[in-house]
Amino acid sequence: MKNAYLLSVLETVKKRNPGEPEFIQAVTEVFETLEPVVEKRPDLVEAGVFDRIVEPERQIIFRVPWVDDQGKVQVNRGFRVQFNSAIGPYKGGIRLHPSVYSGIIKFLGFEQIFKNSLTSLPMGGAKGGSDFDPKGKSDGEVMRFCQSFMTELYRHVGADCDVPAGDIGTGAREIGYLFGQYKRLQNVFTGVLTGKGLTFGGSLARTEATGFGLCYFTEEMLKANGKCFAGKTVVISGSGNVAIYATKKATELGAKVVALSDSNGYVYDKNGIDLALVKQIKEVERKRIKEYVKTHPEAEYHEGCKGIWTIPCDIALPCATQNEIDGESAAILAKNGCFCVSEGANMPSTPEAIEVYFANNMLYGPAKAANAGGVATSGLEMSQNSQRYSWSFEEVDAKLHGIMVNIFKACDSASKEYGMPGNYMAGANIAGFLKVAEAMKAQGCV
Ligand code: NDP
Ligand code: 2IT
Repeated sequence: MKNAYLLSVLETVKKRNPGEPEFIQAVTEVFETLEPVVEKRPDLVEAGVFDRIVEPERQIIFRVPWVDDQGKVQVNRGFRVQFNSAIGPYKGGIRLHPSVYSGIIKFLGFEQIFKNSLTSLPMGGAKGGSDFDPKGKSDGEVMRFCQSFMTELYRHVGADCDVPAGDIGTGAREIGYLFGQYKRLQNVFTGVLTGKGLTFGGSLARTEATGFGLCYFTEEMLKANGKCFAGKTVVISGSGNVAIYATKKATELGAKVVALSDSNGYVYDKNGIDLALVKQIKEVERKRIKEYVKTHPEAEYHEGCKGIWTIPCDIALPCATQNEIDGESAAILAKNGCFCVSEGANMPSTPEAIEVYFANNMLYGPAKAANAGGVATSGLEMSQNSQRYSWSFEEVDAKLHGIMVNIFKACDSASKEYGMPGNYMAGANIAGFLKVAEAMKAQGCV
């Protein structure tokens, strides 16, 4: 990055957010691609949009005490970062994972601003979470944690103010407990969370949305470059919500998904992953992916997550967590003939990995665009809740598909307009930024 103004804003971000490398990484990536915007739009510099957009509007950090099954008091730390409300109420998921601290929540909240803007729906950016680990906890413990978490959070959120949802460690079970406690405390039945159960205001296709949306975006990107999923070998990391439904859609589009993983290791099934079994292991039994080989002895299980990127494939869809593909793994993917990486997870590629993609002319679908289908369908859930109505699976799925096609078009045209054709990362950052920036400028210095 050469622009002196952007460099000075980035310096301030580094000083204000010490010890938060993930947040600095996310801001740096966005700023690097916004250099041509700074040159073309001095009015946005004048309005202080760049200085303002990197500072969250509000950050809430709170104690989450709860009692475990042994009667012992446990204490976790809760976060909600309300990053930007220029184009709509704050919106973004809640991550429950031991690695959560303010740097993780801030990077995710910052990314969410641009992602939500790309969906074309009126949603601002936010993220929340806790260092609570749902793994190995009983349903009762998870419920008591969620109730305690919401007992503080309820005063900061609301259907027209801030609408949380799922993310790592937060699925239908957790959203149900959080919703129940919010309703009890506020005595209102509103769409304060998305990803709700279908019996209490959830949208059909929200469960599938991130994985399906990832494949819709990727298929569009492939098509624009004379390629498609059909007949291709695909490696997908993770085996949670995003990975499972990406596997389902990629398979429906004619690809063969040969690997999935969790934080312990990965399975390689050259015949194609048996998704019904994975759903049973992960969604029903909440067990480890290594269980897979017990009933599929022809498949291989390897300890450690990184090795999954050494499996030869045409298309890689990282759907686990941040920085899971480093420069070394990216180089192995490229050497093995992988021509497309499209991101279901948030910021799964390190800056070095992204350099490798571009150096090898690989198609790169950046997270902000490629995984926006989840939050887009959350936006559709909010619309249905406001209308007190619900749409069929087919209606929601068709809307999701249309949104993902439009997101690809927006990335493609911004990349061309700003002189970086084919760089969908730059296109996503620029297109996502411009809408929010115009709104921030119009609303004055707030
Ligand atoms: P889940 O909790 O359902 O699944 C997460 C998966 O990733 C699990 O297989 C988990 O393995 C693995 N994983 C998590 N942390 C790590 C880690 N540190 N190292 C290796 N593997 C890890 O979460 P989701 O599927 O919802 O989320 C996956 C990614 O997609 C995240 O980056 C999330 O931010 C992003 N995303 C999610 C959306 C959604 O709607 N849910 C929307 C857009 C993006 P294990 O079980 O061993 O922890
Ligand atoms: O990262 C994300 O976009 C999500 N976890 C989904 C957020 C949402 O509000 O549906």
